[in-house]
Amino acid sequence: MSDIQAPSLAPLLGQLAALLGPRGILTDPQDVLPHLSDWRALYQGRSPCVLRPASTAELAAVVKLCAAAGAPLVPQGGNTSMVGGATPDEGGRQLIVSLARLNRLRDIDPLDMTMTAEAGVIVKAAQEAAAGAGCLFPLSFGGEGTATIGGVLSTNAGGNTTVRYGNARELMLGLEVVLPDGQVVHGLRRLRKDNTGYALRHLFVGAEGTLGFITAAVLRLFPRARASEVALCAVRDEDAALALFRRFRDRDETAVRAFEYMSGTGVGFYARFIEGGSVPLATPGEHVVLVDLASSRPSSGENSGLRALMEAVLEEALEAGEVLDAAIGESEAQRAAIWRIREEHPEAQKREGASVKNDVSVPVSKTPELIRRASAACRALMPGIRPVPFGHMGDGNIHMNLQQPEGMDPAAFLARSHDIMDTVNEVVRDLGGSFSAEHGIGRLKTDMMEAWRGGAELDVMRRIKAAIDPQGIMNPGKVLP
Ligand code: 2HG
Ligand code: ZN
Repeated sequence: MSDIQAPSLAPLLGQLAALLGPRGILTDPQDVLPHLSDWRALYQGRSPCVLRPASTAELAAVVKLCAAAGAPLVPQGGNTSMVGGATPDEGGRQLIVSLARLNRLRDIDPLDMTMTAEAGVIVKAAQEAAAGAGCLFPLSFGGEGTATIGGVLSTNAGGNTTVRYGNARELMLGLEVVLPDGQVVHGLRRLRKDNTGYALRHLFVGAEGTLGFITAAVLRLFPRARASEVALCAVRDEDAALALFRRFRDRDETAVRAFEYMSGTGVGFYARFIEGGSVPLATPGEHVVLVDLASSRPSSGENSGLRALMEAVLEEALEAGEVLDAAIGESEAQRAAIWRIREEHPEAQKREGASVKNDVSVPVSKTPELIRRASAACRALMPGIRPVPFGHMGDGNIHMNLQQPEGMDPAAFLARSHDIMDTVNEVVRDLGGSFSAEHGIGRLKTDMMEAWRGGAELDVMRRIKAAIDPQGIMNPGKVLP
């Protein structure tokens, strides 16, 4: 590790240590290590330190010092990126900046229905704080116990409730940002209407830390759910899954909180690998759907009519032959157990061996075709490959994941990752979709940007990057090729 602390970095590290104090900088390789790789273990970077500023002012001072020295910075929240977005490169000269100590909830207002949270607040803590104030912060996904507000905004995270509440971007009203020259944008306005020139706040959402550091945000809150119903359904095929979504939406669009598709293969992995993982369907079959309905109307008797809605739609769909079998959760515990089947999909897939992820989207109407065509194309590419499509069908966002053939060497399978991704993406492109729906670009997908966003779009992105970060010190090697 001796070459990591290249001589030219030593004076800067000394200045940073003096500025931040002992709690504000980690340099012991053992302490730095967990920050060097990503959740999927795709990358193993190097860095001399993790900087841990405790306030926006401290971070601004850090950025000024680093900008003067031309030192590249890698923002890190909960480090749950699926595309290596928060991992330093192997050069050993990129400094990691953890936002973990900026973890105050500055304000929560149940009348304005807003919460002002710093970047390091864990998503689950934000949900709990909102609930404590009688409100709902709706962003929800598997990594919510680790991911942070800064991270979900920087990546414009989606998750399980996008169909009802939108992506992280739609939940954001205002931002505080430290720019790459150390200036601070004080934009923590909690306004529903604010047409005052370019909506700068939206530039930083989804920029994956390439334009500056989001340090705090004003987030939208919603009325809390007072009633909910969750069902797990075995459906005839992909078209039947989509038809079921339509039935619910046509009856009461506001009731659908999540509509998730799973393959029988993925549900099988869950039952096999996840401790206590039982599936409340006699024969889950090839295609499974999770429907989550919620209402902020108080329950009266049964509940706010949600149970009646759930039963009526499922009955119709059973009669139409779309739904083959269904189980409705009868208690909070049963509802959570159904959700667990969906939530544990990434973990179950990991345990089964190597897999290639394709976080893609198409128009909602095309999701059945996407699943069928991409599965067939991958099977033609590699006999024995196991498609494990799952995810947010109601948003047109399917995780079109592929599991290695049984018995194949995982490394040999992963060596074909690009062929597999290209095969899926060819179908996605044909259906008018996107090669990255919610996980972003990070480091993994920069080489796809030219083909998908080349021309005017990439040109404008590059000019924005050059204007805001002319030295290119913010999260280099991410997003832009
Ligand atoms: C989810 O929906 C995440 O659980 C992860 O977006 C998807 O593991 C994946 O491919
Ligand atoms: Zn997802």
